[in-house]
Amino acid sequence: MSAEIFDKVKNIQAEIKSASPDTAEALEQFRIRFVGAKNILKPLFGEIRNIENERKKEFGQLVNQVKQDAETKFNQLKAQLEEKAEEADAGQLDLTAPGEPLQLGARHPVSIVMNRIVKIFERIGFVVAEEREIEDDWHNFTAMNTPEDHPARDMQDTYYLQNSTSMLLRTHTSSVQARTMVEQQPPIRIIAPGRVYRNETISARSHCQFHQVEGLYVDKNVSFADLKQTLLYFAREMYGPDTKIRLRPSYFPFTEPSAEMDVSCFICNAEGCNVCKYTGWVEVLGCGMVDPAVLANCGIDPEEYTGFAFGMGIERQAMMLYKINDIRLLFENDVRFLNQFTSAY
Ligand code: 2U9
Repeated sequence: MSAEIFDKVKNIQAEIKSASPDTAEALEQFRIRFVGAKNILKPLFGEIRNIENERKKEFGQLVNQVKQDAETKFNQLKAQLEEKAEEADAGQLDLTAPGEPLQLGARHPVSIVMNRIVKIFERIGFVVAEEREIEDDWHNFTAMNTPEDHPARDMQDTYYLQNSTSMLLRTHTSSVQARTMVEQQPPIRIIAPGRVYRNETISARSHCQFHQVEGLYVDKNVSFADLKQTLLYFAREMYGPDTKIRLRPSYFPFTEPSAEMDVSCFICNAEGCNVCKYTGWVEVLGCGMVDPAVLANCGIDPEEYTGFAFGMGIERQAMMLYKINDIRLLFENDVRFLNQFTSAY
């Protein structure tokens, strides 16, 4: 009985030794038969109890040896086959094939327009100021002369943080300027680009998030004439050297007097088109002299200093410049849309 089972194990050992699988399929058959979870050696370990005592040890060692032989051979054959496959792949490499083009990203149209506006103001001494997007209502509203009962403060219009009546997503970048004024005395000449949030129904024309660039200049003797000349310079740089501007009276809580600026239509050269609705003019920004109350709120003496400020929405500008008819395209990040813009600025 013993001799028979010893022979059986030795036959398996011989079979393993002589096997030479040379394909992936043959190697898999080898694995299943000698190494896998249901290999033919496994039941032999159970046979040990039928072996006479004095040969048990010898039998155990033999079966273990054969098991190890199988695993070593399998690992060697596997490595050999993989090497062979790699060589075959390399042989198929077409070294003359053109390289895969690198996928280059493109700057987002909002960034392109924003950078361009920022650069125009940097050339005349404005410095970029950036701040947090989560603000308290003092910097966003109170400092900006927006009273407690102003509709902008309503939950309908402003996103408040959960369970908070005082922390909110900034509705304009004016809070950046409020913080600068609290921290430093004039002269202040800053430009505040950034993302803002308003609780608006999303449509082709409006979104709950957008970008602004706001500017602020506070010093002794800053006048409305300075504002006008600064904005004329901006309009000519932005829309072309022949651009004309006009200011219409308006109202904002933080400026007095306030105005909206139109520029002669840069799409049709003021001859009449869809963008200017055949008026020859397009509205591009709001502006005014900083309300003395705003200066005082932020610790600047309105008897000594005056200032002007302006603000514009970037998506609106980008939509006009690139003829984009739906603001949602600017937030979807579809690469087929984004790849159409090249950053010349
Ligand atoms: C301080 C004082 C005053 C910033 C200003 C506007 C007028 C304005 C709108 C343009 C389109 C917002 O993006 S929009 O909806 N902005 O019309 N913004 S004056 O006035 C300031 C800013 C800071 C300390």
